[in-house]
Amino acid sequence: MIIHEVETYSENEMKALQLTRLQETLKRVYGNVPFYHSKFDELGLKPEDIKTVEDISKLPFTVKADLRNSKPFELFATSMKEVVRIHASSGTSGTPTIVGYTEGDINNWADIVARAIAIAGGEADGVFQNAYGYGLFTGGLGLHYGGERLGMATIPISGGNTTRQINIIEECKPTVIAGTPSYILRIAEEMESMGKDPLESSLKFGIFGAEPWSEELRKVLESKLGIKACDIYGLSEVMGPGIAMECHEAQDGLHIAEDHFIVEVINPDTLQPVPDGEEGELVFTSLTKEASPVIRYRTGDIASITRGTCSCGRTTARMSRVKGRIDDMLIIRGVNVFPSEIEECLLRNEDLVPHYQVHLYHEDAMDHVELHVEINEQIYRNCNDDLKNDYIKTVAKNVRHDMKNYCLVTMKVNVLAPGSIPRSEGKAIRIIDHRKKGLPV
Ligand code: DLL
Repeated sequence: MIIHEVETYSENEMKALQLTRLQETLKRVYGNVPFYHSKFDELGLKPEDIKTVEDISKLPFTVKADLRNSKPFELFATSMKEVVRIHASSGTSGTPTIVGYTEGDINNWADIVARAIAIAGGEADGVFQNAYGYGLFTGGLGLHYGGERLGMATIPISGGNTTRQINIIEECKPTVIAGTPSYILRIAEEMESMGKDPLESSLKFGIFGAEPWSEELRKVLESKLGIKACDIYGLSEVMGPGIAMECHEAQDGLHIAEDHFIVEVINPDTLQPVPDGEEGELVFTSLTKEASPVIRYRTGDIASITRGTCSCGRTTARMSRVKGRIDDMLIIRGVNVFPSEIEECLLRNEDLVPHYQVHLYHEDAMDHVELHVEINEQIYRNCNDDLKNDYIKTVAKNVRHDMKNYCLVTMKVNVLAPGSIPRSEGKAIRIIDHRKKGLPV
């Protein structure tokens, strides 16, 4: 359901709105944030020099290190009196990036997420189970306020306590569920192991994101739960979930809330823009954020952008599924591989379940990959005991062969017993890098 006319704006209408908001944002950051003031001064730029949306390319980039290296609240563009909420993202280095929200920001965010839930199929008379973690992570509260704003009966169950999730699904009959795809898969599997048929649940739509996932995992989740599963994207530095949302009608790219964010795609090496349709690093500029606006924020996420009217009727630019983060890209003996490509290949194999881990080692001056995959319990159980070992060996051989063909990398493959790979309640941990810790192989 299209709930805001801005979703169908013409290119000119959208650009006019973006320009006004961009100019306001630039004045605010230049006037209130010393970091941006000096960055603009270094380039001899004043906010008035930005006269078209395209002029954005004159502005400096912002990177995660800029946010991490600043003191908490130093990059806020408003006084603390106006800040009503703090969220933080804690990355691999452990240094949290702190972001603030004014009442206006919280209000806009709720509107944006309400729109996103509607894009995914949610409606005011439905029940919405929110299995994203509540807390400093933006997933829980971000989806929560969006659900309420849309008018849905929103269940703040948060992540974890899988049996309770299943009981609530049975009791409250939600039509929409949100969570990381890896956690929703766990809920579906738990239903099966309790002897319940997930296809009989009330669920119709899923809002899944916060971690890379593949088309193959979409198929698994849709067929297990009998739902339409749609991808939601966002990051705390720019706002949180809702920056882009895939529509349930076309499932063909995520509609970007362009009235609140300008998107660019750049080549991460040359920092030059890449043409529409070509993959590169996503860069966002916030247009309405008051407390923590960001200018040309380099997300580290790899995707492409397409423009043109979608079959759902929306005209906003669409981003492709995120292939992965630049820093998650594995370079194995010169070949670039994203974990999402490994997932795509693995999930085509019916002998396996959609859980895996990639272990990285360094030995003999070379990087090595060891893939941990998990055997499909039903097939394994039905296999004659005498043949189980041979069966495992054959599966490992097939996976090695598929990886070599699809990802062009030779990997050691460990086929593990059902339930061996740890399940997550939030973002799944897929890559375990033993190289950094210098652990022996
Ligand atoms: O993950 C916000 C979010 C919450 C998005 C709920 C969607 C749903 P952060 O914790 O700051 O914020 O992590 C942001 O997660 O830069 C991406 O690398 C990754 N990410 C987020 N959504 C997707 C997605 C939230 N749909 C980082 N596909 C981003 C792939 C995603 N990666």
